[in-house]
Amino acid sequence: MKTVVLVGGVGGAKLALGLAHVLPPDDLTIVVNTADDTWMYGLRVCPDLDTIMYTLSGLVDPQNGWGIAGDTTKLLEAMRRYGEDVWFKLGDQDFATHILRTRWLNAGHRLTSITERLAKRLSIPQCILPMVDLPVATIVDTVEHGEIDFQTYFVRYRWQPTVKSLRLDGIEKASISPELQQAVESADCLLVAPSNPWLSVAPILSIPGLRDLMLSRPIPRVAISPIVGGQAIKGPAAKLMTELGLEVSARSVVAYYGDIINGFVYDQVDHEIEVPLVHSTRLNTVMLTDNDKVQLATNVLEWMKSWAKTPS
Ligand code: FO1
Repeated sequence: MKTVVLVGGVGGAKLALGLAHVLPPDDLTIVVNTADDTWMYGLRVCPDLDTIMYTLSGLVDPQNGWGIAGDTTKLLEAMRRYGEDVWFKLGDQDFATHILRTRWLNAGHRLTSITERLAKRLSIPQCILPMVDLPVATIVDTVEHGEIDFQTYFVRYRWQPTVKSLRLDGIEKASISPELQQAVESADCLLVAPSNPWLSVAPILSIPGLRDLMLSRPIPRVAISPIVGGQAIKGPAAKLMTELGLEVSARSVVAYYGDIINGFVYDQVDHEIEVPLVHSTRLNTVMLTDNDKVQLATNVLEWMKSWAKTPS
């Protein structure tokens, strides 16, 4: 089953790993949010792309879910000695990724081909696609600090500022890459990982033309809820929903995705929800172990196959 999955960082990487275990490599395309990307210490850092790459290559730090296991921070310590304010933690091995990416960007290569090259060199057989080639940046308008960039909100201020609104700088110039177009056109199903709908998935769905392209495909288009029992598995989703005036529930997530999805997976701890016009199922969506990741991927794929002929 040719599967395209839209992901953000850590939560998305868990599902991507589960899918990578059960699907042939050629059947999995992972489309990654790049609106968290930033310039840090003169280098282009793409946190969600790197989280996916490090997870699929087995390099990832299992504690954080991002960065490289056992990495040191000698370079940052040297920066600190020069008086730099090093609030964004980059490991010494992680720097290699950002140095090569920046060098290749400066040489005029597209982020899509750079990502392909990096993934190949880490022996990742699946296709990892940045959502776009051009820079798009999530800008968070906060009560306390006004407009700040995503990593300042997320890492520097530990997502504590109160969010008034979000906007995507550069989105109007963004376009669907030929690789993304081809992946969506040839997919047998489209999955939305249990990543933050507003911070991680919205940027992908905001690429001009992508919603229409997805809607044109008469195949299962399924989202997995990141809200379990009225709480976010990880990160600011629940806090953000409250600040945006939404009920913190799986139901709000379905409502947010609207007609982009025709199938919805929510957690077994939640009460049965009525989802008009949408196929829905309750599964264990909390991925604590590798077995949970494989089990969720297997169950979602099996469930989609059961109604793929009548996707509505
Ligand atoms: N998250 C943190 O909470 N603190 C950090 O210092 C930090 C550094 C970092 C460096 C590279 C990278 O790929 C990810 C990093 N992250 C860090 C995680 C990242 O900010 C978030 O996971 C995503 O942007 C949200 O999806």
